[in-house]
Amino acid sequence: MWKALLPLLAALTLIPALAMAADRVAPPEDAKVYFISPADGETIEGPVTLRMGLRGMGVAPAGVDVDNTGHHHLLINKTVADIDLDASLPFTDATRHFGGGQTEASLDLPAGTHTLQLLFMDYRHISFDPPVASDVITITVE
Ligand SMILES: [Cu+2]
Repeated sequence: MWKALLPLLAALTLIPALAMAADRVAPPEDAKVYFISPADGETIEGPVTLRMGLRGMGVAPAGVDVDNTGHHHLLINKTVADIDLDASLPFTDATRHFGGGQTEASLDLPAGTHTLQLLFMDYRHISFDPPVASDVITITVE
């Protein structure tokens, strides 16, 4: 008897995962995230001063569910194409969260050339659909 229930149980456990995957929220049409600093092509000595700009939406701390808000994320040497947009963004050195609602930060990056991209995501660290992402910029740290 219990064996007959297994496929049903398996199907039921899949439902929440599917619901989550489909649960990306549309951003306002004019939503835009962009770098105020650094500038594309900039060469920087020492810590990088990151200033993140946002239009058409508001910044709220992670976990705070208010319509048309979210928090900033920085992708370092990765782009949106490398991210599973249906999942919560992992917390790594290459995928940084500013869950306190920060719009500025100081980054210590190793010397060399790096690409940066901003990805604005919702209170669950899940992307909007379509994603609210900045241009990819390239900087050189000396
Ligand atoms: Cu986050």
